[in-house]
Amino acid sequence: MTATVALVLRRGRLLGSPATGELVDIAMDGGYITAIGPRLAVTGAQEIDVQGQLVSPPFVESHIHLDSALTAGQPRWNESGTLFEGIAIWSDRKQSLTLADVQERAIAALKMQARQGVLFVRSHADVSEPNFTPLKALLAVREAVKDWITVQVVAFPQDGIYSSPGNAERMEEALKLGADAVGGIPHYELTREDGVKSVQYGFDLAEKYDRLVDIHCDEIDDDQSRFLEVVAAEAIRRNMGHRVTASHTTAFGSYNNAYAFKLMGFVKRAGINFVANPLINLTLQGRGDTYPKRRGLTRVKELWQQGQNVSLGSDCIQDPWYSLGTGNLLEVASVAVHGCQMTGRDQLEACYAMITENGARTLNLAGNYGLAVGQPANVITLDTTDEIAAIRDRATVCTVISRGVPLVTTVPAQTTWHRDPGNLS
Ligand code: 17E
Ligand code: FE2
Repeated sequence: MTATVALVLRRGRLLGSPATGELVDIAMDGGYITAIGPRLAVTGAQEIDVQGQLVSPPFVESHIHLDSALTAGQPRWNESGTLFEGIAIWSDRKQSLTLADVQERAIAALKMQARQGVLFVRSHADVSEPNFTPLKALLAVREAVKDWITVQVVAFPQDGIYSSPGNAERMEEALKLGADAVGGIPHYELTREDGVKSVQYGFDLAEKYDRLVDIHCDEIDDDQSRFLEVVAAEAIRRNMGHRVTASHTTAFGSYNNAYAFKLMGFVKRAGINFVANPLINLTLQGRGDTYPKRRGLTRVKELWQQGQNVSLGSDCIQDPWYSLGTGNLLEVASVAVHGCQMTGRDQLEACYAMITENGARTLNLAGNYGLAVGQPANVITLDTTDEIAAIRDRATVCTVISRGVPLVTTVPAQTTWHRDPGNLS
């Protein structure tokens, strides 16, 4: 008698297996993966034949701002394309936020991502707003969606912690309300000293409330913006590197090599995570340059080469900083390949890891991620053969299984030739 489980995915090509390798079945029951192997002798209450599609763990969105998602053009468009005009526009749009407004847009954005294979998301919530509307809304969303997508919320002080009175206390209040991580924006504090203090304060709060740290760090072309060293130093002293993320760090691309090489050693000692957001920073940065014009990205390839955990984020879906974006992480990986010149075969594969397993490390999902027996049954299938082809084709994510249950299915576009392609001339 063969065992019966809730769901069996039949004939998938396991990520990382050779093109000639055998297809595998994945059995899932009670929300967990119970078996993986060729022609499993189990019966599923539901069975899905994926006919040789690539089977992958889900994508991980390691950096997004769900509170501002889908507000592009409100109340006006960002014409300069700079970070600072984006902050000013958002500051105006913030005046009319309601809980329902934020929640509806956040859930719409999460659905855009989920149907494209994303099942884990870290979102920043702007806490530089008097009523905590973004934070309260995103905490409610985190709860409302938890059966199909995992959301982490970072308390993010968009306008700076020491730029106006009460903001520091608001950071602590945000953690009491339930934020998963402490944020920061040291390069936008009024002075260098305030920036340093803001990072140290963030770490103090993270220790006090046992939370993660994810700081918007040095998102500017200024080669004198040097807060990454402060983040690394605090992580080293407090021995909490794996719980710490430096997001953006675009100034790292502008530092002189003497300083950058020294800093590389410090971040290695610290063991911190990095998140690059290539779509956004390729467009926001370099706006003050003529030519040569900087790319405005952090040193993704070099960080990866020294074994640092680097993941990639969308940052924006149609908001004051970036009017495009659909939350497609294969597009993000593709743009990283170009912007960071990650074109070698192992580098291309690394870019796929940056939207999957590396993102899981950034989010500290330890033990709750990956295609292995005993792991939660979160699985996606793509109409492609391997991770490089997935990035090249921006492959369609066809099946998304969340917590052992099918969540959403997409049929790839179909093309029909009406004349013989050989005779089209
Ligand atoms: N806020 C910020 O400081 N930087 C960004 N890239 C976005 C919001 C999207
Ligand atoms: Fe960001």
